[in-house]
Amino acid sequence: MASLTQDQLSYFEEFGFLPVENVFNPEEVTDPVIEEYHTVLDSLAEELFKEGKISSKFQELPFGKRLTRIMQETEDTNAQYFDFSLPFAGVTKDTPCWFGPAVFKALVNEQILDVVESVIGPEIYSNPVQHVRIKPPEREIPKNKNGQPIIGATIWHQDHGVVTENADETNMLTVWFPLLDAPVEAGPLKVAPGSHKGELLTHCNDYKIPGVREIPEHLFDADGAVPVPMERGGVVILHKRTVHGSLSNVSENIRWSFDLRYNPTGQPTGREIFPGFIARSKKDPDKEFRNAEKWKETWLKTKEIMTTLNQEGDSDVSFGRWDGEFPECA
Ligand SMILES: O=C(O)CCC(=O)C(=O)O
Ligand SMILES: [Fe+2]
Repeated sequence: MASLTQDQLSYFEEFGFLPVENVFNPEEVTDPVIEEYHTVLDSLAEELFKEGKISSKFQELPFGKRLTRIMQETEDTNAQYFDFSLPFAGVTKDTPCWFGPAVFKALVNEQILDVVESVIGPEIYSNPVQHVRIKPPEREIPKNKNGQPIIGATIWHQDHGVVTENADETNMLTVWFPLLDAPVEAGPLKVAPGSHKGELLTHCNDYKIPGVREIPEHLFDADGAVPVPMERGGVVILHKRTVHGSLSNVSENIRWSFDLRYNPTGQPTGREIFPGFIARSKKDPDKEFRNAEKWKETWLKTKEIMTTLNQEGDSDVSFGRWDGEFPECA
């Protein structure tokens, strides 16, 4: 059991986040994910090369350098290609995504679930708010029309703010972990300790940067924020109201992480149209879902449904709550 100690739980309650080292064996959990993503990058390179969008498949380059080169030539992160989630709008049958078996295995890793159980109890639902993030060194990343790197530091937000209102009472826990060591210079998470004791804060659209939604720094103690570096095999857990973001990657290597979420089974996920599953049940172990192939199918089915929703500016399903004007954002 990788259960948390009383001291760790007290730290989490006090500060709203907790770094936990050596939770799982990265050779067994995340290295297979890295392997799997090599094949994803191979097919991305193949596809882009066929379409004439890149000058070479860059097979000779290691993963990080190869992806960076592809980002540079396409001026696109191609992030959706790797993600185990879907866009909120404009999904087509050609929208790429990755729901591989090694990713699924990480979602149901027993050591990670032990940590989660320590906080939310033994009836655990895998919430579909989940992403992979691969961020090259920032100085190598192309900029968008606003002069911002096309993928860079994550702005200030609370994860509570990314789910719909029906999940306001849900006890959602965020589990973040790096696939490669994430020292401070690689741009790990940064958190505002204790900010979870406040309310859900206003997230402002286009506050500093057009197209970006963030919590203004005057609404919380931004000066008190701390970086949370983590080595592979460790996880960082976050309370859903902890204000956090990430630092820029000023290292030589890519910064590669998963962020997953779990909540007690039966509580709304705040993203109901996307599929979740029972990751652990002490009450009814037969209900624990362990079929990687079926997991992929549930997402592909969802993708099919999404091709009929939220198209061409329509908003059939809501994914957020921050449309409108707020005085805090002025
Ligand atoms: O990894 C990042 O840059 C941001 C992750 C995040 O916001 C989260 O895990 O909730
Ligand atoms: Fe977040």
